[in-house]
Amino acid sequence: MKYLSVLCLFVAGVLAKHEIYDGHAVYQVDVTSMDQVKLVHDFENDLMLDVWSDAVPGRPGKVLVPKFKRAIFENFLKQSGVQYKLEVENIKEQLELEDQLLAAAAAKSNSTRSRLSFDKIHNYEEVDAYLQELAKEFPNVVTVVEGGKSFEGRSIKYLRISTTNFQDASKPVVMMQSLLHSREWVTLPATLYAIHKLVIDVTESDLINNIDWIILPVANPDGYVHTFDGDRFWRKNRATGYMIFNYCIGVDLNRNFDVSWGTESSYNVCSEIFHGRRAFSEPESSVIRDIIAEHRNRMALFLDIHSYGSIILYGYGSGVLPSNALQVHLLGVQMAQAIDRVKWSTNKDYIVGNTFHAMYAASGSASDYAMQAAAPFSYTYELPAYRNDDGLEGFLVDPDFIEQAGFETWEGIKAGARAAAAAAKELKKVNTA
Ligand code: 0X9
Ligand code: ZN
Repeated sequence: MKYLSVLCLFVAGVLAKHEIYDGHAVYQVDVTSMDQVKLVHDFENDLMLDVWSDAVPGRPGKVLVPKFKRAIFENFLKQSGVQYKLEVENIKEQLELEDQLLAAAAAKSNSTRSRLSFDKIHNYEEVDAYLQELAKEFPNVVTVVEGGKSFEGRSIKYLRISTTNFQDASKPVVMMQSLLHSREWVTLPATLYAIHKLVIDVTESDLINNIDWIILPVANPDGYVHTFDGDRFWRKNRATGYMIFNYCIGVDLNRNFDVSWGTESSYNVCSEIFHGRRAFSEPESSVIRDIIAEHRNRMALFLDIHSYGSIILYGYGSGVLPSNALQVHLLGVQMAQAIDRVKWSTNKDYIVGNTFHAMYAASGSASDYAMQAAAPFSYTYELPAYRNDDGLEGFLVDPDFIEQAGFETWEGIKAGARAAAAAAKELKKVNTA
């Protein structure tokens, strides 16, 4: 009897878990012009909706709309002549489905502390322990570094992977990170897969012999923990003190970097794109800034892995192009093609473009900052987070896709790393010994 009530409580707990999203709908929005892009973007912002992916002509956007905002949202779209479709009536059902699928996958998983598998999404503690295990097991190539602590005091760890302990000044550095936006779970297998192929299952030794790597798998630990504990769609960090009674909390870390800070983001703490008190007001973005500064002279490529949409974006988010825009675009296309060659046919081809021109204006992003401060090649990847239109929506992860997400993204990363390393030598960014 006792066990039965414990079980009931557990089931009730699991079911109550996604209560905050009960009745939230997901809409697909189809725009046909750049005017409509801006119109929809601005309205979604004003209504403080949670935009999952922005609509651009030819690529429908998706947006999460609470029950009480549905009528006003639909009216606006109708009046503006924007086509839309109700995709999911109640996202809570899909959240429960994701839980079930991931729990079933975890039950069969062969993951261990020192070998994280690609059949489930690992939580913060698992990744944190794994990074330390690797450094212990492979001391000649792996160093674990604590870059600092998150707002809530969690350790922000990253790996340095190098055959020469970062001492060889002629080697270019490639840096990548995932989970700056905590709900973008599918991005974690991309960095874990890269670590796996650089340390454990090395089949292409040029990548490790010629390049030094910095990999930061959980760039936003507090947000990530919160997506397991209470709010699966949490995007920002968990900074408090911005509003009376902390009615709204959290800074969008991808608007908190010192590049056109505050120009294309929100002053409103309640917004998903709130930029914080000032550039680098947040410990998480400051840690990334410091890593970039430390390796500024040798950084050839910076990759910030996000989801979703199958897009590779480059700066600047203001629409201003870097002076090497042509090469940046070309290298972006090479990465996209490398992924497309092995992607699942049910997913779309990648597109490549400047953030502003291909998507929307955005200031203060990590990849723009890296480009301005250090890396001649810097990109935001938006991975595909779904298998096909019948699968789970948006940020929800189908466990069947986890290994493929890691594998296909690694193809893009490799292509980018090799091309950026070659360009760095040519640019004499690093010494050609
Ligand atoms: O809006 C963002 O922060 C990124 N998209 S996401 O859906 N993952 O939130 C795109 C940022 C790209 N911005 C620049 N590189 N400027
Ligand atoms: Zn993101």
